This record gives sequence, structure tokens and C-alpha cells, in this order.
Amino acid sequence: SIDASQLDWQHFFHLKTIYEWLDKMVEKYPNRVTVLDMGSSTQGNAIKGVKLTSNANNKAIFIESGIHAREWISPAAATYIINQLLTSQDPKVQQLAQDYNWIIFPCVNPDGYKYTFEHDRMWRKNRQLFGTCRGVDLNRNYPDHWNSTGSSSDPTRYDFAGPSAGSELETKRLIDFIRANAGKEQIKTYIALHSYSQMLMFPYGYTKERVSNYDDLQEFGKKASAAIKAESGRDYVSGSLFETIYPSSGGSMDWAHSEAGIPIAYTFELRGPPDSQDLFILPAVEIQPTASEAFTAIRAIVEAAAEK
Ligand code: ING
Ligand code: ZN
Repeated sequence: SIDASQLDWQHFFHLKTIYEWLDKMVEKYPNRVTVLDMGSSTQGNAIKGVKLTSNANNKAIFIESGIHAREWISPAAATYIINQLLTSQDPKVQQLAQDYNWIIFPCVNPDGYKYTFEHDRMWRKNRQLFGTCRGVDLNRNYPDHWNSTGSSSDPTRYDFAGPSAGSELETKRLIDFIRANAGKEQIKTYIALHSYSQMLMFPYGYTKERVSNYDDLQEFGKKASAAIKAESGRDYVSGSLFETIYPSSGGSMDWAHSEAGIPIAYTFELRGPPDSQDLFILPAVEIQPTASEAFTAIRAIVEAAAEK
């Protein structure tokens, strides 16, 4: 087993190391951390996460990371946030760890993530086989207006929606977990972490129609952007996903909001590299400031929502 100090947020880590670190956190903080397992992926890898608890009656915040394999900053930011919630000396962070339960899955596409370390750094989808090619874009596979816009029916494409809505095991695992736990754990906030583009986006992805709580989500997003600006000087654009990045259907966020009834749902696009053609390859020195921006935005959203 590894020394937990190996996860230093100055390098990107293999799936195995991330999972060993999660186990280490349970050993170190047995009263506060439990390991969760959604079940196995298409290729038999576990989809592991943690729940950070201080009070069983707390409302919960759910963080989904690593749905796109090559977006390595996403799992790195998830472990950074777990570490902050467990170790920060900042009284405001300690308060958030007290007041909410945090359910965090650093890598919901473990097959794809492994593949980016072992074979192809730019792989995005899962590794399901379709004749001579592979992979479903898991963020186009969710059963909410599935494959209606901004996705493809062609398995060779990077945005292949899959053969049917919710066809992929990874999608089923996440849906089953949320269905079993959204009510029981009072999950009120769903955050999906991606890169790159510096955006804080809320539903919908599939239509320009406004969600019923559009004004709240816009307001919380603006507060989160302002908090990031104050921290690092970076500009993060906020708005609905359809209006801000591009129309797309079958994303986990739309499903979490519309089908699972989680009112506060965001997809963050974190930093890309300062100047490079490979916009998913963030230099490791950017992990800490980028992960910190993600946490700052989440804190701002949670605090703004609590004041409502
Ligand atoms: N962007 C997201 C993508 O899946 C997105 C944007 C989020 C689309 C949620 C649909 C739903 O394309 C990246 N960079 O992956
Ligand atoms: Zn992505």
C-alpha cells in the first residue's frame, strides 16, 4: 500500500493510486470517510468513491469526475477537494465539511482513464466494443432527450451516444447509485467536472428553454465566477450549457436535474493549458490552482444556495 503523501497534486496519478489513496483516507479518518463502490465497469474495473460524513441528517453534495478519460484534471480536482475537506485549517471549509455530506467519485470512466495512461492519451469515451471500433461518449448516453442534439449515432465518432439510451454499464451504475441514494442521502447538488474552457454551466444542454430555477442557477454561477476571479484572476463564464458551450443531449447533468430531481446541477469546464495544441494536456503545475478554483466555485454555489 502507498503512503498517502504520494498524492501530492503535483503529478497526475494512475487509477490504482487514486483508489489506494481513497482507502488510505478511510484508514486515516475512519469516523469521517467511507468507501463507496458503484460496481464494475465494462472491463471489470471498480467505480469507487467516498462519502465524507459528519452528520447522517446532512444534505449531500455529489461530485462526478472523470467521465471523459483524457480530462485528467477532473479526477485530480476530485482528490484535491476530498483532501481539503478532510485537512483544511480554514474554518469556512471545516464548516462546509460539518454542514454537508460529500459524495465524491473521482473516476466514473475507469476503463477509459486507464487507457489514456497505457495506450492513447487523447481517448475520451469508454472502451465498449462495436465491431472494429470502440467507445461510447458516456456524457451523451444518459436517458434524458437522448441523442436529440449534439451527439452522434456513429460509433467511430468521439461523441457517439451509444446504441440506446443508458446502454452503458458505467451509465447504469451511476443511475442506480443516484436512484438509490438521492432521496435517502438528500442529494441537492450535483457537480460534474470536465476540462477545458473555464465555464460554469447549468441545465439544459439539450434545449435553449430555461430550467424552472434558471434565475437561482444563474445567480449562484455568477457568484462562483466572481469568487474564482477574486482568487486567481481567471475568467470563468457562467450560463446554461446550451447557451454557453454547445447544444448537447444525453449528458449526466441534464439527467441528474430532470430525471433524478437534483435541483442544483452544474458542469464545470476547468482550465486548459496556457498555450498548447493539446488542450486536454494541462501541465502538472496547474493542478493545484485549477483544483482550487473548482473547489472555490463549489463552495460559492453551496453557500449561495444555503442563503436562499
Ligand atoms: N465538455 C462537455 C461535453 O461532454 C457537456 C460539455 C457537458 C455537454 C454536459 C453535454 C452535457 O462535451 C467537455 N469538454 O467534455
Ligand atoms: Zn468532458
